[in-house]
Amino acid sequence: MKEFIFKEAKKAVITGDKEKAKEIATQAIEGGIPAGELLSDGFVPGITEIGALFEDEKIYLPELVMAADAMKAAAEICNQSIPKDEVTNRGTVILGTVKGDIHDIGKSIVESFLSANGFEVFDLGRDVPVDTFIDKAKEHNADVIATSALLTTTMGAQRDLEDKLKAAGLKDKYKTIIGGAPVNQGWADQIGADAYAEDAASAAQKIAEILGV
Ligand code: B1M
Repeated sequence: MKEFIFKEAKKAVITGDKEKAKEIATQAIEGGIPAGELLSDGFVPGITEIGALFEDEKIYLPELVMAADAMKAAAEICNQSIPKDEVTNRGTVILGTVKGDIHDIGKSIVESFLSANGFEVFDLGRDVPVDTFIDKAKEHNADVIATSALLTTTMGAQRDLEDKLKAAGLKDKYKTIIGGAPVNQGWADQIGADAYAEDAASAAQKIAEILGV
């Protein structure tokens, strides 16, 4: 049954069927399928396949946009079902997608997982300038600045953040974590980020590790 639902979820994203994607997400969550599993085994494989088709020029921007709309709607339903941890505050995180980049589906999943794991998250959204990350970190006395980048052309903003933090003498004050499809541990090492996370669940683990909480 689960396998069937995952297949249908994937199909709804690939065909850009937003209403179907919402229906599947709602029913699956009500039926007790955990949001993380529904995303990772159902909806995400759909959007990943769409990305590959787009790269191979087998589909074009309108289909990509429709699939993204379906994915976003389903992800919102999944995210809402992840309970926020009201009790603990294991640390304060400033989160956003970097300047020039409007991909925010994965970043929003990260937000849900961090909130569910007891972190207070200020989600700045997408297309966020480096200076805004730093200003908000000061304003909220944050522990961590977490940036998402989905484009090879916008990853550089993650390095700019490291450089600005160092120049301002703030590198020891705020820990940094980076993520997003083109990003990896090698990039984190190269730019001096404190952590890299491959997915939303490991983002929560890595932040706990770097804060020692
Ligand atoms: Co775009 N896009 N897109 N796109 N898009 C990619 C990234 C691309 C790889 C597709 C491809 O060609 N195969 C390609 C980039 C190529 C490159 O950089 N070399 C691309 C392109 C080219 C573009 C445009 C330039 C297309 C155009 O206009 N010609 C344009 C750029 C716009 C801009 O940002 N300035 C564009 C636009 C769009 C849409 C608006 C249509 C839409 C985004 C909608 C939205 O987000 N609101 C879109 C989509 C959907 C994609 C793909 C297909 C899927 C991204 C996604 O949502 N994945 C993507 C292909 C791909 O990634 N395979 C693609 C699902 C999501 C759950 O995964 O975001 O990776 P992800 O997040 C994961 C992990 O990465 C990690 O955890 C998440 C959950 O587990 N993670 C973190 C993410 N952030 C993290 C932060 C952390 C830790 C972990 O700590 C801080």
